[in-house]
Amino acid sequence: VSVEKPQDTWLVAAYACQRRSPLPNNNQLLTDALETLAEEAHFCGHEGRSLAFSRASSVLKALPRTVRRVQELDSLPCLGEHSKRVIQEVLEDGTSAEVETIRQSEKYQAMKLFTKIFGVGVKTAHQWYQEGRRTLDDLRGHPAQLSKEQQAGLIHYEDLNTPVKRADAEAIGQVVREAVNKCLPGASVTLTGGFRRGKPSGHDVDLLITHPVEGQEAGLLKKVIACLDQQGFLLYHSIHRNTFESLEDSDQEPSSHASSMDQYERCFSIFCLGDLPGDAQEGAGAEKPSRVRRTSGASRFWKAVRVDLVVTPYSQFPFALLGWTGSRIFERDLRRFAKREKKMLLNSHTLYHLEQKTWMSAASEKEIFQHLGLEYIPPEERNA
Ligand code: 8DG
Ligand code: MN
Ligand code: MN
Repeated sequence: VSVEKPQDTWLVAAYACQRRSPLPNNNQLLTDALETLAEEAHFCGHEGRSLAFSRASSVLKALPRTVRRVQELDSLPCLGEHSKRVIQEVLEDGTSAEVETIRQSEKYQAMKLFTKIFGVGVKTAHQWYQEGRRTLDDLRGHPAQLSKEQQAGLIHYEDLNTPVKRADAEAIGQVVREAVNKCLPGASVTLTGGFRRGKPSGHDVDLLITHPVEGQEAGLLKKVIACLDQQGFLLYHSIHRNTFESLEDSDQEPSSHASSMDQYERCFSIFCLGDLPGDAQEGAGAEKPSRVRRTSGASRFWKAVRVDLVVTPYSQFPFALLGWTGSRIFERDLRRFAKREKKMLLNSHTLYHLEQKTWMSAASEKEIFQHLGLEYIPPEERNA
C-alpha cells in the first residue's frame, strides 16, 4: 500500500506482498537500469547483490507516479546507496554510465544471448563464455554438446524471444482446454503467470490444470500431451514427474529451502501456433496450420511458443495458483513474509505453521492471504 504524504514522499511497505503494484510501471527507465544491474550480478553469481537491485526496482513499481527527484526516495525501503546513485544518474542524465558500460560489455551480451536459449541457465552460459564462445553459431557447430531442450531452444530461438501476445496465450489456452476435456471431462485449465497479472505480452504461456474430484487428475498430463502431439501442436515437450509426497502423512516438517521449484507434474513444451488472420477464414476442412512445418521467411504462418503445463490436485490448487501467478519478487516476498513475520512455511502446495505444527488448508487465494494476515492483493496488482 502506498500513500502519498503531504511533503511529496511515499509510504511503501517493505515486503512486495504488502504492496499494490499495478501496470503500467510509472518508472520504467529507472527499473530497467536497476534490473540490468540485477541481471549482471546474477550472471556473476552474486545472488545477494542481484536480489538487492531487484528489490530496489520492485519498490519503484509500487509508486503511483514517475519519480522526479532523488529526494522523493528518502522514505522508501530497500533502496541502497548504489541503487540511489544509479537512480540519481538516470534522473539527471537520462542514462547511467555504469549501466551502459554493462550493456555494451562483451560478457553481458554473450551471457544475455545464451541465457535466452530455452534450457540454458547462468552456469551453462558462463561455461560457454569461458570456452570463448560468443555467438549462437558457435553453439550450433557442436550440437552433440547440447541437451535436447537446448537444441530445440536454438532451432526456435527467434520465435521464443519474440513476445507472446495475449491473444496467442488465450488461443493456446483454448487448444489445451479442448484436449484436457477430451481426456477428462470436468477438468479446468487456468491461464496464470504474467498474463493473469494483466500483462499484454509475455515470454511464455503458463497453464494450470486441475479437476474438482481429487485424484481424477492423476495420469492426466501424459494423455493430454499425447493428444496435443497427435494433433501436431507440439514441437518439443518434456514431462517431469511429480515427486511430492503427502507431508501430512509423515511427522516430518516440510523442507524450508528457498527453491521456488515445486513438485507438481509438469510439462515444459514448445507449441506450434498457427497465427495468421487468414487461418481462421479457411474454415472447416482446411489443413490445420499447426501441422505445417515451413521453416523460412515470408510464407511461414506458424510460430513457436513456450508453454508450461502444470497439473495440481484440487485441494492444492489455490496454493499452485498463488505460486504460479508471480511476479517472482512477489512470490519471494510472500514466502519471506510468511517465514519471518508469521513463522509459517508457504510453497506452491501448502501453508505450514511452524509453531503450531499444523497445515492450513485454503479454498481460494483470498484464504491464503487471510491465513497470512495480509490484505488481499489481486493478480493485476502483483506486478512487483
Ligand atoms: P513472463 O512469462 O511473462 O515473462 O513472466 P512470468 O509469467 O511472471 O514468468 P514465468 O517465468 O513464466 O514464471 C511464472 C511464475 O511461475 C513465477 O512466479 C515463478 C513460477 N514458477 C516457475 N517455475 C516454477 C516452479 O517450478 N515452481 C513454482 N512454484 N513456481 C514456478 O516459473
Ligand atoms: Mn510466464
Ligand atoms: Mn513459465
